[in-house]
Amino acid sequence: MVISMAEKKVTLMLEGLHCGHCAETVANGLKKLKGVRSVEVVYTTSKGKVVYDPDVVKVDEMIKTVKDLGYDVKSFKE
Ligand SMILES: [Cu+2]
Repeated sequence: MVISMAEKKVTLMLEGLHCGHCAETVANGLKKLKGVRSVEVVYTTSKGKVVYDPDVVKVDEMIKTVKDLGYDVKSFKE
């Protein structure tokens, strides 16, 4: 069994969050992605901090997930 130890962090600048529930929806959606280790979405700053395994999941997939949930990603910072 191979366990990947790679780990990266990205901060997503989110758009369309209206309340804490929106933040939770986005966080839960991102947590379902394979390779995502932890997610912290803060409604007041519209920032989503994600710790992930870059060998398993790409930022593009996170952005797609956010968009599928009805929100948007303005930009991101690695
Ligand atoms: Cu909301």
